[in-house]
Amino acid sequence: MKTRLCELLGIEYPVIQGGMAWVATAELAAAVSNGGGIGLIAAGNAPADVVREQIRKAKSLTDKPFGVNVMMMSPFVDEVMQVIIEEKPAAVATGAGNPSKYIPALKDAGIKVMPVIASVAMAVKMEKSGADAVIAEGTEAGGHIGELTTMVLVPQVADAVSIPVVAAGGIADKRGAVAAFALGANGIQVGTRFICSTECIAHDNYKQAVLKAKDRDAVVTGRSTGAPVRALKNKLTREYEKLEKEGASFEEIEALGVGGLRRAFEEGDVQTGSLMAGQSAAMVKEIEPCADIIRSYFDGVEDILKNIESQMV
Ligand code: TUI
Repeated sequence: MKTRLCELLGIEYPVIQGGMAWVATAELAAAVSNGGGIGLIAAGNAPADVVREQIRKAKSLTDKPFGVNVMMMSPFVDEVMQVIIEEKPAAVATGAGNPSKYIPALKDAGIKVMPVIASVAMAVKMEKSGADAVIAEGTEAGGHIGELTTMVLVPQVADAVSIPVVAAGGIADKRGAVAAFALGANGIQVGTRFICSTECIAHDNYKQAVLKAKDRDAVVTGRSTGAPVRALKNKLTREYEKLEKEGASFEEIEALGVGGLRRAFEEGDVQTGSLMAGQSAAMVKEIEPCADIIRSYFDGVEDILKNIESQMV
């Protein structure tokens, strides 16, 4: 299945791997790119030299286009952007903020820019700032999230901009992919399902927690501080809920999360670690190679169309 997104990025399947801090390493990004999608190294809060090392590692693991996801709230965002301009990965996706001021320099370096947005206004702003595509992420997604669902955000963004639109949030299988294209998307972003890939180097406890998750297990904390984050329910999310109910200070609530991602990812601490994941965690059934995951979204889309036909009376 070739779309405008495939042409823009020089990829075989219109799938972008979500930028997941600590989880989306060079290993995962290269495996997704080798599987025909585009993998992204998540810069998260990492210092610029670590990002450079990761980009060089990905270059050694794949000849295919790959990218970097830059978290705009990172204290190192300026230095990380500079490293990216020097190392020239094929694409940059951004999250949790407005990347406008960096877009001209990235484009001058020949890098495609794809901001993640959670509103129509931000999508329009990004197109005006020169973005090559936008990733419209619904609240079903994991990590830092917006308010709107994928179902209502994607068609409105598709109507509002002319650049390719990538649908994100809750797309865990072929049915979700077909739905995204029906809504006007030119591609899909997949995050949670890639946590459960053979090549993802996250701790096995993290992967098992995703596999075990049920429909209502990916909960949102941090609404009261204005930075809502979706993660799998555990001791940490219950502590958050308690502090938020008690009206604890912003600093107290934020302090709880410090080091949470590292505890989950490296130590496999599924109780006090932050198990960021989307609602689609409940739909992830097994650990598979990235190439198989990618193919499962696109192989035999005709089945779905037949299924739709068969429901007509
Ligand atoms: O960025 C994400 N997801 C993330 S970032 C992250 S790291 C983190 N860790 C702890 C607390 C907070 C963050 C974990 N997950 N998704 C993409 C996304 N971007 N969702 C929403 C947005 C967004 C929000 C505001 C994009 C632009 C924006 O613009 C605001 C402005 O400046 O107008």
